Amino acid sequence: MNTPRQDGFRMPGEFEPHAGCWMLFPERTDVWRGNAKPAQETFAAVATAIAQFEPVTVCASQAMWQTARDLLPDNVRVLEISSNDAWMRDCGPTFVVNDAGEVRGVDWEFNAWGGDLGGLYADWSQDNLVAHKVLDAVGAKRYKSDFVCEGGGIHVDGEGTLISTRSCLLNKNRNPDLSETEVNQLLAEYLGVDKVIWLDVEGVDETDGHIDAILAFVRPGVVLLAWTDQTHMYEYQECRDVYAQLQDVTDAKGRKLEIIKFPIADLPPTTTEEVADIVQSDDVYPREANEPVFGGYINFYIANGGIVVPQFGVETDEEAIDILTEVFPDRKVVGVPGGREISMGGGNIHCITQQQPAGKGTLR
Ligand code: KQY
Repeated sequence: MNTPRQDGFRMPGEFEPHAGCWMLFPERTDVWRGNAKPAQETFAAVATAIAQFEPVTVCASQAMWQTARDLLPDNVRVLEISSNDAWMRDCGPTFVVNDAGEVRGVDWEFNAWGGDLGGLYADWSQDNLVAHKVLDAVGAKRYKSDFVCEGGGIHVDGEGTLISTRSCLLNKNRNPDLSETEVNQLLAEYLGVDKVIWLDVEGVDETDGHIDAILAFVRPGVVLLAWTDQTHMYEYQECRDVYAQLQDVTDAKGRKLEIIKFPIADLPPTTTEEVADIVQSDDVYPREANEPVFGGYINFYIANGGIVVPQFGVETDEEAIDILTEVFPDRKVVGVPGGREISMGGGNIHCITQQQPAGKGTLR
């Protein structure tokens, strides 16, 4: 079977036109507090915000379909697709397009961010079927890859450049038998990229350093970089290290990257009350008190004509919206409250969404 590149396909930038957005519906009571209700309400608010810009499909299990349907507005489609948790960015397909406007999808191997070496839950079998089910629902041709990859671990500019972190994709818990050169080749073949910019970060978070918690492309040649000047914050040193590395790189077109500093909310760690009713289970990464909560505005979603960004109820909320309004002048910036709720599950709006690029076909 050919690879997407051999067939003339490439992964477009998130800022290119979309056919729609895919999400999952949270239900795990050993990940999400309050019987997953607050998370369900926040996911519904995210879906509602995105739906003002483009069609949204939320996938829910058989047990949750009615709950999701009742919570979501009529303009959001609810499909019955099971999953082990709710991170469509990571277990969903990565869509690719060709010059004729055909849309296809890559179905990566998914191992819950580390498989037997630090994976976040013991059974990821349903997550690993999500990409296939979504591609079937869309009617898009599927490229299956054995490469372990997550959508949150890659950002592309649509013009040949991909940015990722060594701590994630090159981690022994993802692809132990592949060298960096082999991974470069796989990314080139499956996503049509010409250059991979590898960043070195500590990667001590539960995703081993996903790039979508660090930076985001505004357009080719320009990135927003999550940044803080607060010395007590965990990200203080890391954002400086990344900034230094980005000074030295050029993209696939030979451009130096313009870097725009973008705030990180300074949030208190999880409290005893917040985690009190999370069901304890040996099968899942424990959600405990006193754990850091990432204030990741950088984990925003780019929609057709819109930007959907988490809000944390702190003073940097406004600064994040102002910067996004300035750098995306043709898009309406919408803040969604409840960012802390998603962050406590380990990600944010970018992590729970996956864009389907516009093509000549439509959603089935
Ligand atoms: O960064 C992301 N794309 C998702 C993070 C998922 C964490 C699972 N608990």
